[in-house]
Amino acid sequence: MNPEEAMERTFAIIKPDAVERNVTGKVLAMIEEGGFKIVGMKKIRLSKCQAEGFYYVHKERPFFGDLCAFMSRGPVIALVLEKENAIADWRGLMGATNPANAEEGTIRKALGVSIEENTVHGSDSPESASYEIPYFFNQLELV
Ligand code: RTP
Ligand code: MG
Repeated sequence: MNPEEAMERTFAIIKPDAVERNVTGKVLAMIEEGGFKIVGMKKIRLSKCQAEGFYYVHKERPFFGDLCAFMSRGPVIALVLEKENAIADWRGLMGATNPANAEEGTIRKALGVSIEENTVHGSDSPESASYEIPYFFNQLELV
């Protein structure tokens, strides 16, 4: 297999809590130091409806309404990250959903505020990445 084929892509969001606190640069630095290539990046403000579509897998969860209100309350940075084993490695660099349980060295440990305002999103499987990447980016925007 050539090196190109070994590469994997995942989808990431720098959430509104981080954009509001002006720490997007810190998150991007941790991404680059973690060995990820940024192959797509845009700043966007989701409507409530767009947030609901993005997180539809959680529509029956008790936190769904709050989550979609949070994700649409201000701009986010949407990213496509590339690396070998990108999906699992990005989940590792993000840390546990609840920053209180996140390990040292993770983004959520360093910058997360609460179980909801946890600074970053990451695809949890290849299937999720295949839904989430084209939700935000077209082919021409991935370089
Ligand atoms: P994400 O999808 O954003 O990468 O986060 P995750 O996989 O670590 O967590 P998930 O279970 O998929 O939950 C999605 C997002 O919903 C918010 N949440 N709030 N109030 C709560 O109990 C609660 N639980 C989850 C968080 O913003 C979480 O990242
Ligand atoms: Mg998730």
